[in-house]
Amino acid sequence: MTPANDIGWSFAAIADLLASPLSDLIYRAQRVHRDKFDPNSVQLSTLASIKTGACPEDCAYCPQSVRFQTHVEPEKLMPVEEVRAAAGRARAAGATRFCMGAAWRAPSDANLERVIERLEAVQAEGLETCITLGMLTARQAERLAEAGLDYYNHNLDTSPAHYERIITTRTYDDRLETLANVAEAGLKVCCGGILGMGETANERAELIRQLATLEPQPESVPINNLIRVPGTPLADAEPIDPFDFVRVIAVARITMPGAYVRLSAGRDDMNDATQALCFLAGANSIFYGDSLLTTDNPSHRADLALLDRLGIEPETQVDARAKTNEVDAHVS
Ligand code: SAM
Ligand code: DTB
Ligand code: SF4
Repeated sequence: MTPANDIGWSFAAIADLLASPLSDLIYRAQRVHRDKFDPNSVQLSTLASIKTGACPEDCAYCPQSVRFQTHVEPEKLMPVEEVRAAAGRARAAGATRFCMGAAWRAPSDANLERVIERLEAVQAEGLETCITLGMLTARQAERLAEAGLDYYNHNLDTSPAHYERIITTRTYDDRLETLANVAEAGLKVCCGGILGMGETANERAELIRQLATLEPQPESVPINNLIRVPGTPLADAEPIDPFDFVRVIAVARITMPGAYVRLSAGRDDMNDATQALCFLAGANSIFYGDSLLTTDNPSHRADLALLDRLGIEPETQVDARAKTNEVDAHVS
């Protein structure tokens, strides 16, 4: 067994884990998973793009950057009633969380207030809430906490070394600062990354080390498989070996035992067996709904059928609340 050291997970320990035989890794991930979670339950989050495209940033993976010619047609902020209707449909289909994404570098204070109107509409539908709007100041994070937001999503995306090959318009430290502001405000942190962007195994290990040493550790960790969108600089990136993808899920589970590890973007190109391996490796959340922000996701019917074949139940709001109370009791 590879130990964590006294101050948390070292790079060497994580790199060793990542290179260990798949069977050993899945066995260890299963033990950690079963200690904290029901292994036959998966949380369902539905995404909505509330402001689409025309983003000034240059994230090489993203179809919403204004710098790349992609299929994305820019759209202004989605009207409150449309957001409410989408949240209602997500709840009726069985999702417990509704995540709103906006293609901004950072929201203005005026836009943040407009997003809060949409947040209130989702809350009124009785769903947990998550939003992702780009960088936030400390004051903006506090404003979202006052408004009752549950989670803020802001990804580290990759390791610091690889990051510089992917994004030039904001730094890794900018991301860490937003994450600190979010945690300081008392919001739950949703933070993960993207695999299949040409990173090395060591760079994957370093991404996991960065995530696992955030204080506190993120409550939600989305692991995305790059969707290679035509027109983006990464359209022809070499896909990651599916077993290597599963390995990263297992290492995320082992190093962040209390987190929901989400098998995120990229499932539409992933076969059922690989997805099943990801659940065995400790993934316990998915994006659920026929689309992500601007790209396709498996249909909700296909997902319910797959979960049913695996004997996995969608997590209910009641399960989620019980889990949160357990964690709060442990922390206080
Ligand atoms: N603009 C905000 C930001 O960047 O923080 C929020 C929206 S942004 C689209 C949210 C996340 O989606 C990114 O951090 C990235 O991890 C993920 N993402 C974007 N394009 C992707 C792609 N083609 N494949 C996989 N994940 C992607
Ligand atoms: C995350 O880690 N993945 C989601 C969510 N957080 C916002 C976004 C995936 C986007 C995939 C590409 C698209 O649909 O535009
Ligand atoms: Fe803009 Fe976010 Fe896409 Fe980067 S990932 S280009 S910040 S929408």
